[in-house]
Amino acid sequence: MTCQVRQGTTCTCRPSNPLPTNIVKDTTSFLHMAMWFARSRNLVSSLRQNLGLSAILIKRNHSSPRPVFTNYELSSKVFLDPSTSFRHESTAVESQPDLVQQSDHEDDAQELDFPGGKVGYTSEMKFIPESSSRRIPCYRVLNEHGKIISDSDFIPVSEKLAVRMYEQMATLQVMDHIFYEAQRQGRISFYLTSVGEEAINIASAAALSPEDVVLPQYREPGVLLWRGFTLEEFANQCFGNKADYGKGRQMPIHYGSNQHNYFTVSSPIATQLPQAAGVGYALKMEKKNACAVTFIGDGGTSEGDFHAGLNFAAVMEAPVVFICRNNGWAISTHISEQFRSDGIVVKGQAYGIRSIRVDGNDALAVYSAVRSAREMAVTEQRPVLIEAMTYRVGHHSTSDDSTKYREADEIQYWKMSRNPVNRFKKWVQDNGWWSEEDESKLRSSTRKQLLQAIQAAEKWEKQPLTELFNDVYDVKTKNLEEQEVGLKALVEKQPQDYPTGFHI
Ligand SMILES: Cc1ncc(C[n+]2csc(CCOP(=O)(O)OP(=O)(O)O)c2C)c(N)n1
Ligand SMILES: [Mg+2]
Repeated sequence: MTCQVRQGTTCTCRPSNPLPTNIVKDTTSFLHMAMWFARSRNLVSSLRQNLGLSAILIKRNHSSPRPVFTNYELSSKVFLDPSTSFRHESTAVESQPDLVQQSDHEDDAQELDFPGGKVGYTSEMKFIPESSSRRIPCYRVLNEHGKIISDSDFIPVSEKLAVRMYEQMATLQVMDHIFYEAQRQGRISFYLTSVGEEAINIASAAALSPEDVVLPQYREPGVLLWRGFTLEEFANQCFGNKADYGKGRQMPIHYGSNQHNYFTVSSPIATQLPQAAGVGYALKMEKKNACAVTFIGDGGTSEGDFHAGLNFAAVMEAPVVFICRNNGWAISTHISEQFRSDGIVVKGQAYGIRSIRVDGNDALAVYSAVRSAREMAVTEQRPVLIEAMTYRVGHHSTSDDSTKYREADEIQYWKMSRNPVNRFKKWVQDNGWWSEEDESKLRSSTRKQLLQAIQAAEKWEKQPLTELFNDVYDVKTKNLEEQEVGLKALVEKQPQDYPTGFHI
């Protein structure tokens, strides 16, 4: 797997962003992130004002019998100093239909008056079943042939937006193909594709505001692409050259960009979730019209940080959109070995978080769900969870061979029959917005641009060795200084062990 620089409970995997590098997990992580993020953006100054977020009506294009989202008015006031242990006032929570069946024998007259709310008594000894009889359904809009399913509940997408979404999905495919090949040629040390998950990448990015702060796992470069990170910037990071914002200290694919509100990828799984709760809370304190958006894989939900992140966000009513890419596999671990729940969507509800399961290979469904989720997160100041059902068509990374642990037929089925890019393309083409000529022009110009970017990135010199020791602390510590001197001496003594052009 990717970078594993983990020392005890301390992760040091964010050096390429000017973000705190020592993020202690769980509680400390949440609080540090909230306070640091708030300070870093001069958020605290406006604390004593009203939240004042106006109600947002989620647009519906037909009269749905299921009025899921309605107007909300935020009446909350922010009145507490964040440096105290108090937190921001709650916002109204819409009552949700209870999925757990109530017993007919329940004695409504008697209730346990418990802190946090009354609980009805029952004389029937009945365990809650481990799962409901019917799995939570998966929301979709486009069928396998790229046709809109009649009566679908979705947010319309204009021609301009649809074409841009398709172009970016195709660009991501070309980028993955070329960087993967570059790794195979030994030009970069590592790569990880998003093949099969292009719709989640691009459609979720399209549904967000650029002000929303993204904390990725690692299989979401399309969000950064959508936000304007150039192919040259991707190449510079993968080659770890002098133009790389991380100064070449991270493994390839650990992209990050302050400019694009995109935290640097952190490979220790799930560390981004409690941090996202902290970022969301900071945005709440600042009364920003924005939320935190964090991505996680199915495997990541087995980490403690997943649960800490969800719980913090729920209890603190932080505007965070959690997007879980359930792609069936965590390297070689199948989801049946990962959890026994009905996927991830039910875990959101268990933490008191509004949640939805979405077809992650349907760009229109992903777009609608993410846009609705971020509007709810921002206007109602609450977290929302999305479980996007998809499939990792590629190997986990260039360090993996997935044919060793899964059937080729299974990969082929998802690659061909459930391909998210082909499905969206059919819809865009049926609308008369895209032609085969557009397709070949786009793919060949993207390929050319990427090859040029790679050639240029390869020629750039690397950062001097001394950069390895900078930025770890404000002031270099004595033991780091000693290590630097020792490493320089070693390189001078055994230059044959280091690449040519390597400078200290
Ligand atoms: C804390 C931690 N444990 C283990 C790993 C090794 N590891 C890297 S990726 C991965 C699987 C993650 O799977 P998933 O979250 O489903 O994401 P996917 O790769 O499928 O997109 C594991 C176990 C790690 N990076 N960090
Ligand atoms: Mg996975």
